[in-house]
Amino acid sequence: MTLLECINGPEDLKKLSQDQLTRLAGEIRDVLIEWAQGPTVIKTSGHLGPNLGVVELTIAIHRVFDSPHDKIVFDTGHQSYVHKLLTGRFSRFGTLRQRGGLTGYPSRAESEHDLVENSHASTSLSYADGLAKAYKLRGEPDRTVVALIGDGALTGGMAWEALNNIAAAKDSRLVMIVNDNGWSYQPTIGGLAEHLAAIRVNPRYEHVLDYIKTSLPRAPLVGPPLYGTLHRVKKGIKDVIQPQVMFEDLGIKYVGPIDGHDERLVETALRHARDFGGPVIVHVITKKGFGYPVAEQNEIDCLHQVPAAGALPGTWSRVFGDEMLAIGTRRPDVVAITAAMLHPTGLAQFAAAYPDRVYDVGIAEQHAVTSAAGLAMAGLHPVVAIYSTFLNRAFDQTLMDVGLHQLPVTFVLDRAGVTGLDGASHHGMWDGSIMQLIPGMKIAAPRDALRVAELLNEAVEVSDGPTVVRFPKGKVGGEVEAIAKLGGMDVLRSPAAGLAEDVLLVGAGPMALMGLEIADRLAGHGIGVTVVDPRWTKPVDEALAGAARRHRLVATVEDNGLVGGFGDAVARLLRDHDVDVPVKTYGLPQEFLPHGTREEVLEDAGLTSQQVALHITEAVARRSSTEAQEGAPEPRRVE
Ligand SMILES: Cc1ncc(C[n+]2csc(CCOP(=O)(O)OP(=O)(O)O)c2C)c(N)n1
Repeated sequence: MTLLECINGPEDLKKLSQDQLTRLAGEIRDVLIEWAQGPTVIKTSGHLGPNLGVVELTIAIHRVFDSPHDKIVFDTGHQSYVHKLLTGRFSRFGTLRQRGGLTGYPSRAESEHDLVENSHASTSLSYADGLAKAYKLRGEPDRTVVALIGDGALTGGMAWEALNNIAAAKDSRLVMIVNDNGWSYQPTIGGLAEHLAAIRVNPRYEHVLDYIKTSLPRAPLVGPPLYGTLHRVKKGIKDVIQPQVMFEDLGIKYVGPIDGHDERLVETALRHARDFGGPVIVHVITKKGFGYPVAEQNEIDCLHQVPAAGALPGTWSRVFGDEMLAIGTRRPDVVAITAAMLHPTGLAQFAAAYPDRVYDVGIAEQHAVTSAAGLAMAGLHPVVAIYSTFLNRAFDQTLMDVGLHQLPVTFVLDRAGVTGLDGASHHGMWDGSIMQLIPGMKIAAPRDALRVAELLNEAVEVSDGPTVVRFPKGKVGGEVEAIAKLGGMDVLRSPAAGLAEDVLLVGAGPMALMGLEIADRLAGHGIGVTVVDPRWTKPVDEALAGAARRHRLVATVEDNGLVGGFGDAVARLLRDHDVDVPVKTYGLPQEFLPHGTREEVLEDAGLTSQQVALHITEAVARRSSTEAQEGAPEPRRVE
């Protein structure tokens, strides 16, 4: 029996000797590597590098703190696999990221040790600030709040807003562990990153570690001399190198840098931080992918994700990346912005060709958008390439900084719609609604690879306001040519000969292709369907009103939340034009949808051609009986 099999919770960890802890760390790494090499990971994907890097750190956290009495907040949460293994979920680890199995992030339903489910970065310090304040006010001073935040997440503005407040809350029992591996997806960039790097690459860093190694273990673990010890350690390091002064200048106690792969050392530092009784930053240096050379040496992202999250051939991201490169050659005014996701968003080729025209701003979507506004004000056309779900964070910047000023910024929203295995916080099911709210915003939804190129080019030609190009995760389907135009829209299919113009089916983006499958199914029931791809889902093309009048039912299909999305915009247009034809809108229920493959989630949401066709058949039948009662004329049949 392995040691890991005997760990049912943090209490079991506390009984182990130092030798056993070293063995346990090895066993955890074996489990992670075995999982990453196994067949399921091809289907489920997952975060390997970040978790290999926090094995000793997570063990130390659970030995020093008393979860769930003490609260542990994982920033982003992608590095919580080791925590899952140590909190009674080892036997279910094989189900990670599968429908009904363990989630890839902390999950309150899974364990009392999990607190924060939101996998959007840079939030941990704010949660921790609130928790610590609440425990103080509630008279529960024996609880410590722990936040584990990466150097990447520390580039996000929220983290700094939180630090500013935490610094003022002098008696908050709050331990902030900065897991500094120098990487986000790619090497972390920016002034802060350089600052932290200065600590790591300082030739005297080894001496610093030696200093900590010799001084900390000698320090008493409890009692009044603690502050003095911390202070001595702090001053000792300060005498050697200076960068951590930044944190101290904020008024926050700083301990570090600590070798994050030396469990004993991390533990000692955490005990001191815990017992200090006020906010403390513990700066831990780790190596992403530690203990697995394939990950450690992976140049793109230290296997942040397996399989690698780069833009693979045939994916929407790659098609976008190829076209960006072409546009870059033609348009020297086009620049690109990414928020720490150069490779996953497909911008790597553009960056290689035009390094001066790409800005990686760190995990800082709000800044990315307002910085884009500045670039546009100065005469450039920025393309902000971002995952749909992460743009939520920058709504105000998109509305007021870009929208209000009618600036030509193009937002390219990858992973729009159901993303699948990353679950509720990653589904890009909000942008299609919140972008509808922005005056002057134009939204394009390409149905296939050709249309990505076509619509991206149209978007960067718009010079009097912002544009969005949204597409989903994964592989692009086959190309479908239009058979006719309807205003600016593409008609993909007319009712088959002999069938009436029963249903006008408008499918946004790739849902237009699903529209063709739905039309085939409905034709089998004698229902004639016109399938239209709107290309631009905002503004809704007015030609829809006339077309709707010729049909008995309008149906919209979109890969977005139903409330306020494209379907609602179509219904509003028809209302405004006094079109008296019923509208059925099909999309995602306005709920936090769980993880599963994209296909599984869409099926659960009723968004398959079979399910939509069934609904439409029933709606047409109801319509027919109403028409019969009202004595309506026979619908026009196509010859
Ligand atoms: C708001 C937001 N933007 C982008 C991401 C995508 N993302 C997930 S992990 C990650 C890198 C995190 O780096 P770091 O915090 O240093 O943790 P590490 O993986 O290095 O342990 C990014 C950019 C996110 N989760 N949230």
